[in-house]
Amino acid sequence: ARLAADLRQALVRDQLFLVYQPIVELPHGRLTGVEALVRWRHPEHGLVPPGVFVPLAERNGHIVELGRWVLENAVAQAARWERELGPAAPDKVSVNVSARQLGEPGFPAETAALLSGAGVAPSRITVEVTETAVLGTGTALQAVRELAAQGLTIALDDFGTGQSSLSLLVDCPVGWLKVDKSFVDGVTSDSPQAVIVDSLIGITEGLRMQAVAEGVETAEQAERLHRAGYRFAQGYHFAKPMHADDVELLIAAQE
Ligand code: G
Ligand code: G
Ligand code: MN
Ligand code: NA
Repeated sequence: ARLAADLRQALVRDQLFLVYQPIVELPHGRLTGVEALVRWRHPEHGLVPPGVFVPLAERNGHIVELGRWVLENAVAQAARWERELGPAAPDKVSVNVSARQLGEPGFPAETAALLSGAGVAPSRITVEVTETAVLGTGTALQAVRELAAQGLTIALDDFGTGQSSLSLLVDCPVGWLKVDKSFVDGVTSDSPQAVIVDSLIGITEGLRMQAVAEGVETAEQAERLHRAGYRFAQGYHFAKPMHADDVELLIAAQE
């Protein structure tokens, strides 16, 4: 309960920051985009993991304000990269959007205003949503459609682990399928997970979506995914979430 109350302070006292995890192209691992991930440096408890405070914020309603902070800061960073790096800037910056945020009336319009104010093209921002969030309310599905119509990319995050429904891929303008780590973990063995990872490529190609393999931790997995037809991946094997400055160093090193 203390932590929940402290979250309000975190927002006004500058205790939150963003890190960015590279999304890379296979097989070489060149950075193509980044996913923004929020971190909270608590004055007494140190770093509190988002796996703890994001669900907390979902429950007490602070998630809407927290989500707005994340989106504003990620968009500002995208604008800075574009200005400073030009064509070397990450193609896309992905932002996680929670169910509550997505269902908030006015979210698509607010996002459009934020992007135009920052001078960032909608095509440079990806909104990561979970299946469960989109299926939650009609408002959420409508919001996703509006964001896609504005030109943002929609990514289905943790794909395959939520209230999965393939009809979501029919009803919802999905650009990226982010194949959950739990499937990627099994890709180098003779497992049901490996069969699913392989089959999803056919679906994404047929529906003109991109598949992104999440949580890639070994060279063996990366190679196996590439052979299965995956062009994009994310995971500790390539890069951990890092500060914006380190993203710039990484880009400079691969130029
Ligand atoms: O970064 P990490 O693996 O610790 O994230 C743990 C969980 O927190 C993941 O499910 C991730 O999607 C979620 N998360 C991280 N940053 C954000 C954010 O900015 N907004 C929302 N809604 N969830 C986030
Ligand atoms: O739910 P979502 O996919 O947004 O969560 C992303 C989180 O997964 C990030 O916070 C990041 O810390 C974590 N992550 C990214 N790559 C790896 C990986 O290779 N291994 C593990 N264990 N976690 C990862
Ligand atoms: Mn994500
Ligand atoms: Na994910």
